[in-house]
Amino acid sequence: MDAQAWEKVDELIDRNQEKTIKDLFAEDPGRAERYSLEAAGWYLDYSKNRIDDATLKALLKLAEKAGLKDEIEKMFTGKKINATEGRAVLHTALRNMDPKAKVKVDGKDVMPGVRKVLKAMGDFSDTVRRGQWKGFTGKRIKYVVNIGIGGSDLGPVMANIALTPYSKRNMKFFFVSNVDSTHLAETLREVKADQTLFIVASKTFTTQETMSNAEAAKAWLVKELGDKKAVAKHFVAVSTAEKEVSAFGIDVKNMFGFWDWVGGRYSLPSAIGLSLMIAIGRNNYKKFLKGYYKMDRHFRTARFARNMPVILALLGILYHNGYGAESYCVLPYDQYLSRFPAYLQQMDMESNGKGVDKDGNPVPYTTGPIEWGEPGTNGQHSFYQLIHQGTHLIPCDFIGCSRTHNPVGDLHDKLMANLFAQTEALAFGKTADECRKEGVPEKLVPFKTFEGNKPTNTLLCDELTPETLGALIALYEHKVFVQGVIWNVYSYDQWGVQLGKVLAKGVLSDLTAKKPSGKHDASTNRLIARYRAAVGR
Ligand code: G6Q
Repeated sequence: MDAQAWEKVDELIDRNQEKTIKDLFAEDPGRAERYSLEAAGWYLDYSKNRIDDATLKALLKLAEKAGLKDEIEKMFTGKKINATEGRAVLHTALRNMDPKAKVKVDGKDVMPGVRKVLKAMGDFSDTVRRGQWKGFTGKRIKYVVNIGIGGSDLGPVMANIALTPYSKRNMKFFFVSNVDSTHLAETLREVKADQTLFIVASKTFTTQETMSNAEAAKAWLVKELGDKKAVAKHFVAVSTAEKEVSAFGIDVKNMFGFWDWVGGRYSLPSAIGLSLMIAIGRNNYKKFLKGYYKMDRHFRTARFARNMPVILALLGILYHNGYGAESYCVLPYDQYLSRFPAYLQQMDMESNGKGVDKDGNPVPYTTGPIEWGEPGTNGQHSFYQLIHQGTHLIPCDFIGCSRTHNPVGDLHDKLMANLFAQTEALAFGKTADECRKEGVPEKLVPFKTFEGNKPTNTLLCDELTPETLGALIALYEHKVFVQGVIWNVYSYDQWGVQLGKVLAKGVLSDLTAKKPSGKHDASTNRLIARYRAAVGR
């Protein structure tokens, strides 16, 4: 982060310390209009923040000093910005809808490959949806089980729930990720082998959880249908690893590929989205990609002062580095977005949870805020208390859709009233005098006073559709990218995840060996011994 540019932001934070959001609105009612913008079907109101024109200008300088313009171009044009893995970062190519677009990696245009896989996915999902893809006993597919974890699971789950109104209702979709056998066992209780399609989704096709679950599912299927040959009709793969797919027993004809320049947590618009495409159909899937593409274009071309991902990123940095806000909350007021906070958690925390800069030196500031959230209004009846009156500063993104897919009486008006009211209450609070005027007894006044001055962003779309969902995901993807650029960290590697993959293998052998090695620390050795005793080893 450019020290000089940050100093200016810091100076303004100090200067404005006494000013609340309420003061800022009193001074400048025009801010609601000025601090709002539209992109790709989304309206962002960021006026309820602790900002004025000078702070924004200083924040924009921070982006400029980080060379953001060039970094954006490097990403979109396939430069190897994931340097620790020596890879390009091209999830934007996956949804590039320009038929003439050429995007080159190592001198080779990746777009023909992208279009080819999309077509293969479309043809395959058509045959499944139309009942032309027959299971081993000749029955049509009714159940689809995606087996994957992390980036090969969170996106498909989130989007399948989000786009339920567009989903083929006479099919059922399941997602098995955890290596906890309960996850698979409970799923298999819900499906019938002869009508089930398993999609094994794994970029590497070596991930312990996914491969164990896939092997177990394969064994179950063979047992249920009584013939090994059944696997070919009930298993397909989404992967970059042809050899491993074939070794598992899946015909590579039924493998949908992607590339090492697609990061796991950015892979939803790749073949990893196959389960979603089967659910909503290829035309809706195309609209989903179009939403992404619209936000991509906005991000690449809009000037930073009117650029939605850039503005969200800068506000996040203001609170995280300037006000010490360790976390931020994402609060979708739409039940269909119930898994969106969990999806974002991976995208943000795995990308920017980095402690060294691009030169390998410890970063002298904190990076990677903790992202969390739940759908409204449920959160209001649990953790909002802490946001309103607790001692932590937690900036919130409220997300809402003006129209519901399920109009029932006045429920939707009530839902949206709650959203708007929360942002109002968080910003403006309630003073002691206002409490007294309401007749609150003096001794209760401190408890019923709301400090306010809590920052929020409000994101509104007309309706949650494949297109607006795609745009929303891209918005946060680019926000995370911008923050990574400003913090000067590598956002596209994940050595922490790799570590977990290696460590578990060492412990597993000690759980199952005749005699444990005893090579761990005293605590881990005791835990291993206790487990072994309980399971009779
Ligand atoms: C994502 C991470 C991680 C990854 C999973 C699954 O960015 O790298 O969450 O997606 O570990 O990996 P595979 O797809 O290779 O099974």
